Amino acid sequence: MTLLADLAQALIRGDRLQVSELTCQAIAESMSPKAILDDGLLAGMKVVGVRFREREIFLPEVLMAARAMYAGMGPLKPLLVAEGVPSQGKVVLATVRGDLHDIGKNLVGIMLQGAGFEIVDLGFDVGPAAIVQAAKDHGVEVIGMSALLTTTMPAMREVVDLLRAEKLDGDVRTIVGGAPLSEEYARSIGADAYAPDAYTAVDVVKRLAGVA
Ligand code: B1M
Repeated sequence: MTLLADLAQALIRGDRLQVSELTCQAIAESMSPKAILDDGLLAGMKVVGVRFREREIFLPEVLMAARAMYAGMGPLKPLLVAEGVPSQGKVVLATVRGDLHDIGKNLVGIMLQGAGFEIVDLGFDVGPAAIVQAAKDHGVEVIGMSALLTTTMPAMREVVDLLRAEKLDGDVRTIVGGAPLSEEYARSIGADAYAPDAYTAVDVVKRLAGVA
């Protein structure tokens, strides 16, 4: 098996130590961070998602896989976040109310930091009022929201509506993402943009912030 396939398998087993070791080995072998992320860590997480849906594995195994994912993201982060890039603007990031899934949101944050954005990360399970308040407090250009559950997606609309009610929608733009979302859904709730993955999110945020 190749190193990245081994890495994916270690993540599926939830073996934190091995995920960390194999990620470091892949870095030492000069593999690209994107390949390590896509073909190793994310490939493993995709299998975990399918097995969970098919009830072949259960929540504790998913949680172990999530922890293993973070063990791999640790050594990758410095490679994805460039030092000394002049600030491109500020972005508030949050996983919305009721939702604990933060891996995708954190990946988006790492990529945006790498592109020179300052990130105000509010974490997960964050209510609409707190998101809008943070945007005002920090004077950000963009709010980025993540949701992984169909039941939590509607909280994004509440943020868009709040911004409108406070007449901030011209100054603060919104981008939404997460596995169950789509371009159509983003449009239907009045969000300014949608991105299917963390790489695309960087280009979209640059456009929203007017630095593309
Ligand atoms: Co749960 N979970 N989970 N889970 N979990 C899903 C989402 C699910 C699809 C699994 C399944 O059934 N196959 C399913 C949702 C079904 C639905 O709503 N339709 C599900 C469920 C049901 C649940 C619980 C309800 C289970 C239960 O309790 N019975 C529960 C809910 C808890 C809650 O949030 N209130 C739950 C809990 C958990 C854990 C806590 C154990 C853990 C999360 C740990 C953590 O995040 N710290 C977990 C995990 C790990 C998953 C899966 C397996 C993997 C998610 C993930 O991290 N993927 C997931 C299955 C799946 O998604 N296929 C599943 C990797 C991550 C990098 O991808 O977040 O999609 P993703 O991010 C991508 C893009 O979407 C995009 O960029 C990222 C990278 O390119 N993106 C953005 C994300 N945010 C963006 C924002 C942007 C732009 C792009 O702009 C701002």
